[in-house]
Amino acid sequence: MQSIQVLLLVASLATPAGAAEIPVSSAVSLIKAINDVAPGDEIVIASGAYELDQTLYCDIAGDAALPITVRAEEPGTVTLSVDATVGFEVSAPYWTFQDLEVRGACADHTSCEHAFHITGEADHTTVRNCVLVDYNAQIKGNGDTVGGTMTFPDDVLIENSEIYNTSPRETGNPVTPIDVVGGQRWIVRANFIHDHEKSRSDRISYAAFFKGNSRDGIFERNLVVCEFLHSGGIRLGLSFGGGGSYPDSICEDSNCDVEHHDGIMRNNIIANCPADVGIYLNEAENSLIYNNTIYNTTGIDVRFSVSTAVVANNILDGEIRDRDGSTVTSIANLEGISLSQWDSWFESPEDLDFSLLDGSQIVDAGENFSEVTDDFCTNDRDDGATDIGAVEYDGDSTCDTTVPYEATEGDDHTGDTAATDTAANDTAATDSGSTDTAVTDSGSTDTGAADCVPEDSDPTINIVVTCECIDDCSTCGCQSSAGQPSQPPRLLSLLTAVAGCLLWKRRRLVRG
Ligand SMILES: [Ca+2]
Ligand SMILES: [Ca+2]
Repeated sequence: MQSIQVLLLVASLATPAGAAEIPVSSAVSLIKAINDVAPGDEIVIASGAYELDQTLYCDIAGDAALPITVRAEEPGTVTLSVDATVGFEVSAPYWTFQDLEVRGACADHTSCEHAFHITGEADHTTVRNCVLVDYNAQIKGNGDTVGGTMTFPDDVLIENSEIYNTSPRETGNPVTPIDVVGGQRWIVRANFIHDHEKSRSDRISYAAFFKGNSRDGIFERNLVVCEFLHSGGIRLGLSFGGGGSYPDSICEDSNCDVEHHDGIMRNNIIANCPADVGIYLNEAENSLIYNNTIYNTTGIDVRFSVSTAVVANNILDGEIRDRDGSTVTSIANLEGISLSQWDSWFESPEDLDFSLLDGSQIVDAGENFSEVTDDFCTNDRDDGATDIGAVEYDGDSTCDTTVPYEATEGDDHTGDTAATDTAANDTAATDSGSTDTAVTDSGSTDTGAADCVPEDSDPTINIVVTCECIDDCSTCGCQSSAGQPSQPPRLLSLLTAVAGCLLWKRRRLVRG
């Protein structure tokens, strides 16, 4: 009797009052569980492969004390194949999604947009230990009108997830695995993002960006490999600003003059983006770009007069460029590193192995900053003098840079298979980015300008679907933002706009 009481006590401590663990083992029961969920509930999906042909609407609010969780019974054993534009439509706060593999399963690439569409009041959404495959923008964040007010999700955390596409996306829609417009304090941490080619229209894609007058975003400890399983297109790495935002109504405070404020990128490894830059700052105010290792890209671009950045302790083979009136403070970077230097300093950069061979230029050669306290592998930078790049070689531990850090910690991070197949990235790595030729700059110059569908056009949000170009193509702005000097000739721009509008209109009609 006494032991039963103890058990009951333990059970009541483990589960908040009113909260329940809801086991599901079919697509139908998963849909029902999400529709009927209560704050504090934990929906636990039994191991297996599930096929869904509809979006899951997560519109019931949790709170800080009673978050709502959707997770696999065992990490790495649940796959959701979704034949719908969006997998999870999250519009209410405090949802956590964990240990799930979500795969786009649409007949054509344009139809599978997002694994997670995080919008409106979806503050404190967390996506953790997930594998998100074959979408145009696996994670999409943006505003929605709630009670008459444009509302953006804040405090979103995306971590320890692998996000990639098995093949180039055959679409003219924007392709960027983490595509965030507006919102504050988003953290994208320790993810493995790779293979995000957009193969139609302008062919420009990013691994991830925050834009749309967003603030206080952090990218840290991510492994970004633009070309890992396949190569081609113009694939950029991480960005504040992306290709810009249009029209103003999609940005926070209905103003896209600044794309991102006060963002930090630190301790990321960005590799094999030979056609363009590893880091791109477009109208990004007060950015801190610290301790990134950027291999086989054309470097770092900071563009337009509103952009101000401190770029410090990075190692890269391209250059750090202040373009179009931007202000860059460059401190203790190693730039223009040649292939032979990479190879003499590190074990095997082309295999993403940045184990140190010769640290004479790297160890203790950086500047100390309060924003950088640890490294790619969470080793504290505690020897008093910061090293350059994403890894601190202070002898406290070894850091395997060939995989995202958490994946080596014994969790069941599914999808790790790709990371262990080093053969897959050999082709891309053999082309050293340091001397890349004609395509240098092309992507970042033309970004966002090529098709009529605005950068943020997203069939899942009404505000952009109602773009005037459906009725009046002359107003369908294709430029990423006003005042960019790289606008195409007016006639060409107009023709492109008309063609894009017709295509888009057709897609809309087809989609119904
Ligand atoms: Ca040191
Ligand atoms: Ca240490």
